[in-house]
Amino acid sequence: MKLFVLRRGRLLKVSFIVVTFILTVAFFLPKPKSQEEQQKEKIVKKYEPKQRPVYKEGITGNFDLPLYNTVPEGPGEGGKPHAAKGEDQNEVASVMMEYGINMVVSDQVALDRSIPDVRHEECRFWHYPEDLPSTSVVIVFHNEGWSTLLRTIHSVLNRSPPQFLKEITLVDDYSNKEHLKGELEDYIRQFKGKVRLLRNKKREGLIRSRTFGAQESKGEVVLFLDAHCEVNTNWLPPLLAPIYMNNTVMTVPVIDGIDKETLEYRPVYRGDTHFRGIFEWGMLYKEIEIPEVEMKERKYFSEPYKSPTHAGGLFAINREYFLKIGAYDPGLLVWGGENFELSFKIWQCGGSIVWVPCSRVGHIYRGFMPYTFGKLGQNRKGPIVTLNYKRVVEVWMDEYKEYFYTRVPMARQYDAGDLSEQIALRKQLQCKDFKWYMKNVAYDVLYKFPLLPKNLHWGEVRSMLTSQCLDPMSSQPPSVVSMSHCHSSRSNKIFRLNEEGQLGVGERCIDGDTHHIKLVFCRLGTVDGPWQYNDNTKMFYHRLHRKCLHLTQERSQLHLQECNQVNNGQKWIFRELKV
Ligand SMILES: *[C@@H]1O[C@H](CO)[C@@H](O)[C@H](O)[C@H]1NC(C)=O
Ligand SMILES: [Mn+2]
Repeated sequence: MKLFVLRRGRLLKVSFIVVTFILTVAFFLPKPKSQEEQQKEKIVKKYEPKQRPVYKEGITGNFDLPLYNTVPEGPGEGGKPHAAKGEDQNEVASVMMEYGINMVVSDQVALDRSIPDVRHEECRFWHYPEDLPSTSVVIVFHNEGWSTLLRTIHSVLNRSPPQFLKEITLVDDYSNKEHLKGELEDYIRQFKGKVRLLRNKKREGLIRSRTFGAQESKGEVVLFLDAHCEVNTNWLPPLLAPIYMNNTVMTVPVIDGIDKETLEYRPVYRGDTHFRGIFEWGMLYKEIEIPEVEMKERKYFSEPYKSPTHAGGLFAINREYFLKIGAYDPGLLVWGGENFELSFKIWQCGGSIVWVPCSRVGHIYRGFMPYTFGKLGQNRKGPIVTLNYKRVVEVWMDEYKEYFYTRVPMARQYDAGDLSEQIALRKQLQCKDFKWYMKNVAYDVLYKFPLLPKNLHWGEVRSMLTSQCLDPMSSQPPSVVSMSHCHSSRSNKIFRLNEEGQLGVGERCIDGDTHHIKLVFCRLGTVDGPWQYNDNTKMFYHRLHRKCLHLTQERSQLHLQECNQVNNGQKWIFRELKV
């Protein structure tokens, strides 16, 4: 533009100078490199020692901000609980049903609200490399509320160094809510391409949608978040540094809680201990304090530490590596078990998982899943989550899969689908066996969840007096066991009596006295359980109390009583179930 203001003669002269300049620069520019040279350079770069994060006591980290003590005024600021003004209780009840989150409250809290910096004090003094990998944050959603989704996006944009945030990739898993259509597209336009929106053409479920998001992303690292999170102060560099050092590492932030009713932000974990992810034999996800040896391997309390598994929702991983190990098994349906699949695969096939205490992300725990699975997986035998577990167990756990079948006997009959591709992948990646994993990585599982003794009997337990079945009534102790209709399709009435005399139901055990029969925490060590079952007399004998399981007809009440062979209230039939 400016050139046209100049007179003609000057214009020519200027053009001449510009052309000469360009030619000169072009002459001195390095010639384009041959492919071979490029390849060599890449290899050299790969093996160059990477700069590690450095701890400098008292010196604020390079990506950290100076402390500020003022919290802005406003609803929910500082992560404080908010009570909606003029709240209509009917409306609240209705949004809780629809979203599992109080959206009336959420809509009144700023999308850019402040939250407390809950990190350990050391975290402010870590200095990270300046050339960390670029990152695509992948967020899958299905019928998510407007303000919770947008607050997730805002928090990522506000609290990530822009040079490392390549993009936020949103994957809409076939939502049908109006606000997630044109309105969302209009809204993200302000972010000028930094927030991209992909949409599934049919319902795919969380697992497949995530793989799709990773395939479509452009960053060197993919970082998965739930659609109702708020990332905390300086959350990103600590997650990227371990991957930068070694691109087979998966990193997991520490998750804080955001209350689903008040949006209060509060840590779930106490400050002076670290927890890591494990599992029990029914494949329920569990956490346990990190073993002393892992603690001692590190110089600083705030350093990352190894974990056998992860909860599933939130983690970062090198994108190429994630795709190389097959991303998620595409045969897994919707949700559940994918965290174990990825954990076992990463560890057994040469990678590792670390939890990163200095990276904190708040997550709204909903009381239930406010949507159905739709038509997904309806043509397979068995409940979806258990089918997923069966795939994972069959592909990765070798002889240890027997403990899963002991814990979930019905699963033997389920159809997990074709596993040949997953088994071929395991072979191709030359992965180690599960025994290696148990010995070297998940060695603390057995302290908490010993190998299960074999079942002598399993199934529903029917009374010969009333033809009703034992029902634990709840999955959490202390709960009094009662009676209800048999033939429930739900698995919560399937009991197991093992060789050690433990009577189990789900992950819990049954004990009793002369007043009640109760659900209790299974005792560790598993020696000398209290129960014996006699297949001839059909009676349950409690070895410690020396009494029998007894049902009183009139009050339908259970307790232990003197054994009496002619009393039908003491006769029980164990019946295995078929799908
Ligand atoms: C990366 O981590 C894996 C698993 O812990 C290890 O076997 C490998 O040697 C590491 N690679 C480098 C370059 O440090
Ligand atoms: Mn969630």
